Amino acid sequence: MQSQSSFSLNKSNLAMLPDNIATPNFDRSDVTTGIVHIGVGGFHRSHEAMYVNGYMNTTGDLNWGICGVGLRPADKKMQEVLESQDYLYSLLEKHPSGERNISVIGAITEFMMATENPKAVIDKIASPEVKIVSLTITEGGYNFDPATGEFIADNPDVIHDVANPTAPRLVFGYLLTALQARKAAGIAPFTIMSCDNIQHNGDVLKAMLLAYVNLVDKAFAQWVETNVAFPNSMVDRITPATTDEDMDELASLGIKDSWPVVCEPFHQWVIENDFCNDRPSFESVGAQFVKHVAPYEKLKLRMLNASHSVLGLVGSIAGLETIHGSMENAALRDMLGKFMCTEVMPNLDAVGDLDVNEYGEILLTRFANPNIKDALSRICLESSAKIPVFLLPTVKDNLANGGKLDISALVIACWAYYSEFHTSQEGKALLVQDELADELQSAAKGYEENPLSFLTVSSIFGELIEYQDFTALYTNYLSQLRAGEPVLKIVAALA
Ligand code: CS2
Repeated sequence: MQSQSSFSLNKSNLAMLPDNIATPNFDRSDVTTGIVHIGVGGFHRSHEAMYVNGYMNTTGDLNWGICGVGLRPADKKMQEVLESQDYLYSLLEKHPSGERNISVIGAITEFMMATENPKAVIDKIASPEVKIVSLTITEGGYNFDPATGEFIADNPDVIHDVANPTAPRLVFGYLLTALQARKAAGIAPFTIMSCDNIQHNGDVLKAMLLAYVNLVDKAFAQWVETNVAFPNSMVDRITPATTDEDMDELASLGIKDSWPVVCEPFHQWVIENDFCNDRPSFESVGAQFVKHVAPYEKLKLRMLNASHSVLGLVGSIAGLETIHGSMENAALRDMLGKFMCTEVMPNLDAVGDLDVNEYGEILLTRFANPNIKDALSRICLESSAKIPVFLLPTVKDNLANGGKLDISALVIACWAYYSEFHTSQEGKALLVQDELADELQSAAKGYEENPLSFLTVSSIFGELIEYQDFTALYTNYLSQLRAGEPVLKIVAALA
């Protein structure tokens, strides 16, 4: 249903787009690359690239174009689409009321595939105009053991990269070789800015990079430690996967875009002001610079992301499909509110002058946005990298201080069910994409011999299996689920 003419998104058509679509007001041919971003997905495009676009729009400082880098063959599609659109894409913000805001983002001006031309990527990162290398490589990209936090030095990719410094596979090799080249040429290092959902993301990145550099060149590790900055940051914007309907909707509104980004109106970026080279004044476009980001990160990971996992795992077993659909179930919604108030909030620290109760209320409204249609299958991707970061720290705190554990135990029981059967309780197939899927499934399958078998995956659960306050609740829920008690009935009894 096309109500008006629709134009393919590229630089020559920008002027033809309807007036209600915001387009970059800077001359993109004058932009130089100041940022290399590794891992261009929906989230980078709805968040950092949107901030950079806004910054260049409002200040006219055009030194901050973004060069996207794909480290995995799967990133090729993003490169092809962006290249065919002169690196432009549209951002469709969907309000709960049904109102839409559409803008064309022009912050990305180049894209390189590391898998095809690693040298070009290293040269780009080493070039003096690049002042920041930012990353969204997901929790898994940091190569740490979730139970110990240690760098996994025997990962075959790490072994490969140590032997092949000019054609590495992982991010660490690119950063190291480019930093060495800059130091040799007397060029100041770049700031390395993680935008992933990991608590102390900058500190973790620094520790992982130093562990890697130590394997290669101990003296250089010392130099990195002293000269390179790794700001911690908290990033937030719900960005579901783009669907064909989103593309059709945009086409009906005037833009043919092969890979637009859809997101909620809310966005937040809290960053520690710790940069070793120039940076844009992101504060002029709404980012918050703070001395310590830790309380903000903890708040977001434990409230927002853990709540997502609660709805994702419980809702999936119940056969539900989306976050907002799960919020329409009164028992689930009440349980989520209870989870935040009784299990999470008692362990949070004060967060500036922010009201944590109000933060929780806003989250419930964000989750209920019916236009976002955030799929539970997206939330459950790579749960083995998420649960240890989002939920288990809350469990650990509650075990230490006698706090409530019920809802967390139910969520882990649902995850055991999901991992064992890969279906909802009614037998609907569930998407499983998890680095540890096989290990989780075989552990979960050991239930008959040992009802706690799932918790034996110690790389995830550490010593949780030893804590009877938790395991008693967990076993009770898991046995009910396996006996066919509908999870929503269990939830209703809890709320
Ligand atoms: C989600 C996040 O992946 C997940 O499990 O919780 O992607 C979430 O939507 C973002 O962190 C929101 O900022």
